[in-house]
Amino acid sequence: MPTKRIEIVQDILTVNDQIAEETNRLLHSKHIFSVNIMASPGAGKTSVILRTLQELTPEIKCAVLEGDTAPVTIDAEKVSGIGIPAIQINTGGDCHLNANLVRKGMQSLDLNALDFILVENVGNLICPASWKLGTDINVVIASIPEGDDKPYKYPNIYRGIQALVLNKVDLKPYVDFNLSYFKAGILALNPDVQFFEVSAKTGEGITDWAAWLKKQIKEVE
Ligand SMILES: Nc1nc2c(ncn2[C@@H]2O[C@H](COP(=O)(O)OP(=O)(O)O)[C@@H](O)[C@H]2O)c(=O)[nH]1
Ligand SMILES: [Mg+2]
Repeated sequence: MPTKRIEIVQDILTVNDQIAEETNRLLHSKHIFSVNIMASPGAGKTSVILRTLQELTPEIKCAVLEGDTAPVTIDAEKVSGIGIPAIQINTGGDCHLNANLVRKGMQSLDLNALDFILVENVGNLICPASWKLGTDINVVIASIPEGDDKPYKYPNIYRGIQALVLNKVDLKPYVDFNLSYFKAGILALNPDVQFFEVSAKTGEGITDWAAWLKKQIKEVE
C-alpha cells in the first residue's frame, strides 16, 4: 500500500541520518573536516580532487573515499598515485553513497593521522542529494560541457550545498554556456552558495577554491 511504502522509505532515511550524525561527531572529536563531492559522471570530480589535494598537502593531512557503483579502483588508484590514502567504496549498483558505506570506508583510515577527508560520491545529479553522509559540507562540481540549464532541470542537488565549483572553464570558448543564466539558476535555489570557477586542466581558479576549503579545515582543528 502506498502509505506503508512511504513509511519504509522514511525509516531508511532516518537510520541513515542517525549514522551520518554519529560519523560527523566522530570526525569532529578527531578535529577532521570532511566534504561530500557530488557531480554528474565526467564533470571532473577526480581531476578537481587531485588538483585540490596538491594545493592542500603536505600541510593538511588528507584522505579520500572514492564511491563507485561498479567494483573498480580507477579513481582510488589516481589518488593513491599522488601519495594520498584512498579507500574505494563499491555501492554494489546503487546510484549514491550512503552513511553506512561511508562509515565502513572510514574504518580503514587512521583518523588520528588526518585533518581532512574528501568523499567522491557516485556520479549522479539526483540520488546523492537525498543521502547525508556525515560530512561537514556538500559541494557540487558542475562543468561547462554539461550545459547551463542543469540547475533548472536538477534543482534538488543545488539546495543543500555550501559550494559550487564550475569546472572546465578552459572550454568556455568552444561551448555555448551562458554563465549568467547558470549562476541565476543556482542563486535562486541557494543564495548563500560559494561559487568558484576552475579548470582542473590548466589549474585556473584552483588556488581560490583550495584557500576557501583550507579556511574551513583550519576552523575545526
Ligand atoms: N578540458 C578539460 N577537461 C577536464 C577538466 N577536468 C576534467 N577533465 C576531463 O574530463 C574527463 C572526466 O574527468 P574526471 O575527473 O574523471 O571526472 P569524474 O567522472 O567527475 O571524476 C577526463 O577526460 C578529464 O581529463 C578541465 O578542467 N578541462
Ligand atoms: Mg571520478
